[in-house]
Amino acid sequence: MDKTSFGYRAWFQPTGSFSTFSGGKYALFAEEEFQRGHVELFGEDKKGVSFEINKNLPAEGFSITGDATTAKVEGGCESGLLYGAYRLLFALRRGEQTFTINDKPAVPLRILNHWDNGDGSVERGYSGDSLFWRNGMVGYDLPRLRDYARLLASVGINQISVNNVNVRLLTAKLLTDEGLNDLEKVAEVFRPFGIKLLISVHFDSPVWLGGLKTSDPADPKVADFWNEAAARVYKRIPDLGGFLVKADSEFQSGPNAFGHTQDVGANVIARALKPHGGTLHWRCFIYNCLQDWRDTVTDRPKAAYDTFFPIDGKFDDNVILQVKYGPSDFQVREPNSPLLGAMKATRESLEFQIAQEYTGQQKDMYSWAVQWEEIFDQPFNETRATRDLVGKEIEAVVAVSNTGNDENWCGHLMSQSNLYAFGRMAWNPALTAKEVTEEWTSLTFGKSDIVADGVDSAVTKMLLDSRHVYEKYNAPLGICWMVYVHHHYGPSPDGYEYAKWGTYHRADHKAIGVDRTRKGTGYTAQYQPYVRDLYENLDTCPEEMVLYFHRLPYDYKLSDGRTMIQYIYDTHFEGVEGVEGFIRTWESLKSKLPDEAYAHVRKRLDMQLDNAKEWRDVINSYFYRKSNIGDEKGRRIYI
Ligand code: GCV
Repeated sequence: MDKTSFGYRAWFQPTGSFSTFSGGKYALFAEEEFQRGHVELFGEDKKGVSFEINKNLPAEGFSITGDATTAKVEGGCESGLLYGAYRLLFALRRGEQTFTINDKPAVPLRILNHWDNGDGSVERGYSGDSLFWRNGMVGYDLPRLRDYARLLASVGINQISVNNVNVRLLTAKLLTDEGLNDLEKVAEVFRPFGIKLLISVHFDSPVWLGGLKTSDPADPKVADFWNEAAARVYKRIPDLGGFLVKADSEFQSGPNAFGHTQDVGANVIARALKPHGGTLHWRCFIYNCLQDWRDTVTDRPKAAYDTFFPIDGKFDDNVILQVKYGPSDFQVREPNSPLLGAMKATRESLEFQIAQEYTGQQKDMYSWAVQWEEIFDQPFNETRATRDLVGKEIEAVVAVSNTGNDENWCGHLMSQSNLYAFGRMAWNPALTAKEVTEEWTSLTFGKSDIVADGVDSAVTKMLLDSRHVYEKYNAPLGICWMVYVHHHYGPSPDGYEYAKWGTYHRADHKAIGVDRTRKGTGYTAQYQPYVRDLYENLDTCPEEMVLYFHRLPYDYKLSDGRTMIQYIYDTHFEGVEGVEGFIRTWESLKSKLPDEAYAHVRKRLDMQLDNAKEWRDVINSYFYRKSNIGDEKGRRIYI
């Protein structure tokens, strides 16, 4: 691999040899990190920068004072120093000359989940194979893994899980001495960068690894198993963050299989972690994945709240419930989960997905930052937006990683912006998509004010438009799930319609959508009253997700006077035009871009254009065939 290539360097990835972390001397480490980055970015001309711990600063916080020749970085702790070093590099790269920067994270835990399997594959991975696993065991390229740790630390990520939540036997073995021999080494790589590891564990580990006949959490032998497993792990990795569990979900076993509620299963593992200071991250992605499509009463979006809300307060204090942002599954448009902020006596985290499972699989350009800002903006009640809960009731922000061993880390060069944005917005949810995107483009391509070529602002605009362009050619108005079953790329409007996954839009010749108001499935009743009423009332329901909540006829009039069917046709034509616009912009930048970056993105844009056309034609034909209402503008629809 050519480690000096544009994509490999990411936003400021230093290259070259790595001087070993000298135990405990974090100021030195932070300084070395700074110098490395400085040499990479600006050459050998070293800056007179000093690094000092200042216990008066908040944990992980830092301050930077001085100017571009003699700056001082102070950190509230070792990680704070390191974050300050990276932030100073960012500021220098962006041409800033004097500094009075004070910053601290708003959210204590900023976590990446890797869905990496023991065989080296990555579930929903679109950037090559795992950075952690090969041929059934932990396996990595050490310099590269260090560069990865640096990449994550540079944007403030402080915990990572290294194996898929769908745990199979190979990765379940991380709880054994054999598995820990390897994992211990991974922890050593990430430790100097202030990043702790988490392990995804299988609920049936007592049977798989402990030779027990049951995993029933009420069985004392099962509790013993977890106690011993936790003690073994913490002996080898004393600063492990804890365990992550997907239970009773998509064919993974859990407490429900033994007749218990979720708290019973979670607490037995949490109690094993407790003496070691570990946290149990317990996922709330629970629903019936074997639903009969004829059943119109069960409504999958209700499942997480119905499962967890009644047991609020029953979880031990080292359990954090990990809630996906939406009640469906990382869709392009869905309302926020009503579970977020609802549980007053239970700790919670918010789960995003950086991997573009339903959002173009790193072939299509898609800015998650724009969607995350919209998610943070969604109301929790009449006075608070979701953003206001983050760092308070919601104490961790988690995301499924989009990284792999592809040379550019993220499959699509533009998808690096999502990894960068995740770190920055998890650190500070008040940052806008525009701010973090501008940061990434100027760090990656150079700041226009300095290089005066306009690449960063042109790319920022492309990225900021990309979420809405993608949404335009996708499933309309929050309807969700019109994708191919299983692999989730490309349009298949009825793909999930007669399947068991509980995801139905129920389109007929007159109307589409599920009535989720209290007159329908009752899903809206799970929200705070203000939000419930907002979504129930057609006059106040945000139009872009009106079909998530309501069943509407094709001739329903939207606020701009257009019928719904006409809106669908218009947006699907516009979506393709949007991608054509991206191609024109990118071509106009050709002479200003590194050849490799130009060619790479140009190729992806061609794939995206094919995809957008396919979506446009399939969706428009589907709705024309259902409704028998033509396009007012007479454009080509395939009948
Ligand atoms: C790890 C979706 C994905 C699955 C994933 C699951 C989850 O259903 O398609 O691949 O499994 O979410 O979040 O657990």
